[in-house]
Amino acid sequence: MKIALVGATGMVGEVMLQVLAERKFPVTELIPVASEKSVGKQIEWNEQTFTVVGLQTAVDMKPEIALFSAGGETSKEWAPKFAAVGTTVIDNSSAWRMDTDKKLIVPEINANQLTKEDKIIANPNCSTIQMVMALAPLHTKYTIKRIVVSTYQSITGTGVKAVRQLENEYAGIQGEMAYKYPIHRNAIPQCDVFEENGYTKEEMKLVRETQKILNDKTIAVTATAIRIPVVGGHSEAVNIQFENDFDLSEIRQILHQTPGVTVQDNLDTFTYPMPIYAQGKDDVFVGRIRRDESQPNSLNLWIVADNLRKGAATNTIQIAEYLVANNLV
Ligand code: 11C
Repeated sequence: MKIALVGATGMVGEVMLQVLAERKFPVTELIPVASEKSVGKQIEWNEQTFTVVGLQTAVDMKPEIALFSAGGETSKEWAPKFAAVGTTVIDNSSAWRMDTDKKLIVPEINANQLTKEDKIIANPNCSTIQMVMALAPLHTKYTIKRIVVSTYQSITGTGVKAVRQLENEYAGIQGEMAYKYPIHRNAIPQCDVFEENGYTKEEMKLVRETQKILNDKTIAVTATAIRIPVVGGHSEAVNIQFENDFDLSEIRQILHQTPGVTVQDNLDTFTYPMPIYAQGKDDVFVGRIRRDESQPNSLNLWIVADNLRKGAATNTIQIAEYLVANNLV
């Protein structure tokens, strides 16, 4: 496959390069693409050196697949140009996710919706991916009525500027701020910009994307997204109310059998998911599995995943793997 990687020099782009190599994705030609200021830079991949090219050059090279992680504005403008020359774009930004004729894919859940005609495919937001990975099999079995989620999100979700801000704060250096406030020793109740309803865009992604991926607009979702000074992954406290009652041991069993989900839940050994252990891994980790004793048919979970891997790069590359395996490109 001739693969273009748009945003190759960014944080997610770098993880995509790692994941492509680790999973031995069948790359016959790699086209690293970035903004004008990075054109001409050299990057190393699989013991070879590649030169970063600009977007138009990449379109002219007609790759079979373009993996995009370069922000919504770039996706809006350039994904259709790639699609027009026959490239299948898998886009990691929020640009196309809620478009009614674009599919929002978590391969373990809904890759079977994909067809050859899908030329722009959306990759969901990281905090949504890890939540639906655990919730989809439970929805199938018990039917989710309502989800209340609070997130504890890694600064890597904001990008390299935020990682630098935290490092500068550790070192006591004044530098450029990614956030309006210090992040060291802090918890900032704002991920992304505010919408008119007082919720942040990140919170509303959890609402809208969950309904779209689980293909059920009746699921009520309410979210609070918090940024914390952590680098390994996003954590989520999730309260789920089902239509039907459940057996806790059956919940554990379902999660245990779900591909891509690892249950870490043993109170005797103080085993539960944490970002320091999720970092660098592709699975979604679920623990603190317990009944919500305050209302019927309700469950509490703690869900952690590396937001740069399953939350972004790995999910994108799994979509590409599905397309290749099913002759859809
Ligand atoms: C964060 N979830 O942690 C965001 C980063 O819509 O793909 C990814 C934003 C997106 O801030």
